[in-house]
Amino acid sequence: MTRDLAELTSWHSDWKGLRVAVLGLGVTGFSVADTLAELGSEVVVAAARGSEEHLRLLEVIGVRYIPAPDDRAVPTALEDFDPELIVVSPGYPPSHPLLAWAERHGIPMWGDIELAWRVRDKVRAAEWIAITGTNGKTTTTELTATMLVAAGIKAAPAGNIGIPVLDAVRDPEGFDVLVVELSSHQLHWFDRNEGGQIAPLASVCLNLADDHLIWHGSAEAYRAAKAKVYTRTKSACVYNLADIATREMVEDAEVQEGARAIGFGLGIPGPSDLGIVEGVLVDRAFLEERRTSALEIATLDDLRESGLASPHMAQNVLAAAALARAAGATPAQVREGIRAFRLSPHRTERVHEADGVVWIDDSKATNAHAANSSLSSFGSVVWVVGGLLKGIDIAPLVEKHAERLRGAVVIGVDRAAVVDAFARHAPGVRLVEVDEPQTDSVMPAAVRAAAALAQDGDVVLLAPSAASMDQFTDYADRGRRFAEAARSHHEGGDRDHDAGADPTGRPHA
Ligand code: UMA
Repeated sequence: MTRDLAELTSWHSDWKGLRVAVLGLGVTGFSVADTLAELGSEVVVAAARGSEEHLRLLEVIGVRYIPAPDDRAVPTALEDFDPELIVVSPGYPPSHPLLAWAERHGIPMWGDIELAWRVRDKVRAAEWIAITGTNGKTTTTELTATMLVAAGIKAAPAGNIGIPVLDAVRDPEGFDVLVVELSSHQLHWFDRNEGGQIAPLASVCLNLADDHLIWHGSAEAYRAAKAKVYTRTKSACVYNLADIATREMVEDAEVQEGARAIGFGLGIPGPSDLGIVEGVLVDRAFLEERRTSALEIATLDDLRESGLASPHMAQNVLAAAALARAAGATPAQVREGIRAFRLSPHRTERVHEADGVVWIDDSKATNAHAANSSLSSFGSVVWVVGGLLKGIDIAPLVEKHAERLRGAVVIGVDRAAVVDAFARHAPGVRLVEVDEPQTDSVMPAAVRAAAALAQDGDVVLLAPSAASMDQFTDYADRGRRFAEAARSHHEGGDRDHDAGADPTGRPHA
């Protein structure tokens, strides 16, 4: 008997015996398998790999694991299982052979977020605030949650930030509001099925620039995925006044009756916007007399104290303030949230200073848009750049910032493309290529090269504009190793190498 999946819209629906194949055994795949096992479904997990811990936990919850290497035929065990539904982890690209197989056989596919929406009433159904954008998602998600908590609202961040939404949904006490960070991968799966119709209270796409082009196949597909964040929004569609693409997304979105468009920007706000007037962040959206007045939210001094004063951070604060206001926080509570907030590590984090040179870890800058914001914040920079470029053309970034670059240190597997961009657009900038094959040696070599290039008053900026998985576990690992190498270099261990060009790198100019 085939089930009507459109009817499965509640934790209390009948999920028993439903044959579900979960693709992926990272944090998402495990949370999906665990949820469905609890609901009584018949579950298998198919994945190319899984940590020992996750494999052990699958045994504990009684879920079968089917090894499914990415480059081989669909495993017979999966075909024999004959799933009625597939729930896909966000890391699987749409072109993956397992997804093509599911498509061919007409097997419905959901993302984990759709499942989480359907079962969100396990304890009590929280309102959702949906946050996406090329950059600033995680900070804005954390900021919004902090503001809501300051307002006495039981709120939690979840999603791409690292906490599967299904884990938040199954919290024993439940939440009033979930602040859900959504990647384009997660949004890709939205709105493909009846019944899983996610309807956030408020939503935002913070900005749009090219990223994840290989995964999505094109810039248009990436944009289309991001635009879905606004669909069925109930109260406030928040957009970036400086990014026309986000306003167009709101204009084209199918939202609910009564939902308003709220702009945010660094200038003086119009009615229905949040902005800045003479050093004060103000709200001209969430008050009756918005034609004639504005509410003070916080000052730029408040932002400075919380490390949020750079232009792109101020934009994140304004977006978060709009979302928190939409969910009921007062201006005073929003300000309290800003004051309580501290930036997470690896986001323009000052990690070291020596010989008049400041070392900044912005390992979180994994794409050109983020690296651009980062580079724009500093005067004279030695730029540590490179990694997995994910199909992004780095040349415009090199061209735009050539003037401010004292030098550049190129790391990662896609070095050739970066070196080529410098040769074409910034031939005068001194360049050192780090071709260390060992993870342990990459950052020490990069730091030696950067220290040799930097002069008094410069910033050495790790803003790679690339993903980290070619040489590091993740962006946090990359940032930590950079900071450690910078500190130990100046503690003496590495100083012998300082004279002249770096011995482990290839100087270019
Ligand atoms: N797998 C395969 N083959 C593939 C892809 C995945 O076998 O081609 C399997 C493997 O078992 C692997 C597992 O899937 O172990 C990994 O699944 P996943 O890549 O979906 O990662 P998760 O651990 O489930 O984490 C995901 C997000 N990861 C990605 O989107 C790549 C996490 O975002 C997110 O925090 C988490 O869900 C909870 O929602 C990370 C990320 O890098 C931080 N996101 C990208 C970004 O922000 O740019 C999109």
